[in-house]
Amino acid sequence: MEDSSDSNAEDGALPANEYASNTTKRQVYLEFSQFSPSQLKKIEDLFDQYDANKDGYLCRNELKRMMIKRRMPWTENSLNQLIDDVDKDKDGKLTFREFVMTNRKTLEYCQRSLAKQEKVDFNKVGIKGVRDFFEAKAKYLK
Ligand SMILES: [Ca+2]
Ligand SMILES: [Ca+2]
Repeated sequence: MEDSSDSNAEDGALPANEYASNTTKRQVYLEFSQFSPSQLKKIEDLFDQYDANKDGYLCRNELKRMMIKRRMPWTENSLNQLIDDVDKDKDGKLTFREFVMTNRKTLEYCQRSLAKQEKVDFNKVGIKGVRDFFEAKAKYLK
């Protein structure tokens, strides 16, 4: 705890760093408009879940644990590449914003491969899958 004698915070105000991180998250929600708020909420939950030491960053080991837990294909190289690609401030760990960028890249990658398909099987992918398919087509095959 900080020394309370020099604290002039108003009652009920959030601690400065918590306020900052909430503001940043709100900005991220506005910035990545290709995700719906509920998708972003899921990404945020994922981020919090794997931020094991709760420092507000996903470091390399935390990311690695997520890849393994979620059975995502990865190699040491692809992990480095992933971090390199989005780690704008080059501190070797990902903020929530940087983490959303990795999700956007994955989303784009999936949409691009989806757009390359001839057709999708409604019985397999359902109505949402078909809609995603046509959205991907519209986006990448103009
Ligand atoms: Ca962490
Ligand atoms: Ca970073």
